[in-house]
Amino acid sequence: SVNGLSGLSYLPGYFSRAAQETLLEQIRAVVARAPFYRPAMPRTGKAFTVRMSNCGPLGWVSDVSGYRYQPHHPDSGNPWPAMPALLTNLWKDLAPEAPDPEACLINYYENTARMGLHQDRDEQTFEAPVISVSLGDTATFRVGGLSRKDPTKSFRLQSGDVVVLGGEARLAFHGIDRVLAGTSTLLKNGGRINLTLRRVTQPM
Ligand code: MD3
Ligand code: FE
Repeated sequence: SVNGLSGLSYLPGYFSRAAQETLLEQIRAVVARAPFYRPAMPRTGKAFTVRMSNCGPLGWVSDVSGYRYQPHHPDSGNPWPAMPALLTNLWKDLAPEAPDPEACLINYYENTARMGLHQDRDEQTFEAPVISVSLGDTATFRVGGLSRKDPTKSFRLQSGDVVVLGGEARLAFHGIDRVLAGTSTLLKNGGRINLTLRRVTQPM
């Protein structure tokens, strides 16, 4: 457990290099149809340093009016591309009891990008886990507790690593402190991609 929270499982090296390359090809095909955009913070409109896209029936977006899930790309208005089978298979493997995933948020970090400490609470249900896949350069990420003031622990997420955030860990504060340039050869131009698979709506 991390900070006494159950439900965080860290699966280093879940994807082989060959599987990472296959997954990356599938993500490239998604991003060709749903290009990375730069989200903005609610109220202030300040730009994120992370660029984002999505696949699956719903995608997470942020702009000056708030955070939400929606079925279309914020710039083009096109529906998000389907989720690649490798990702739906990953969900079935690691969350066999959970209803099908509805959103895969694709975060792209250039080497100076960061993600501040936050909770993932824009979903209508927290019963299903969030499943994270890291590709490319290693990142230092931080996980705390259910209060922003709780102590945090740092971990390194490497290319091919998977993290399952279920149970109490589902609502833990977390963030990405930095990306360590030159730590992976997977992405030609460096940087890091993180995929997070989520259930958004309450199943019937
Ligand atoms: C979820 N992404 O997209 S994923 C996000 O690496 C996000 O891009 C980060 O936070 C990234 O919302 C982290 C891994 C992660 C770690 C701890 C969590 C996801 C978590 C704790 C609770 C819920
Ligand atoms: Fe998050």
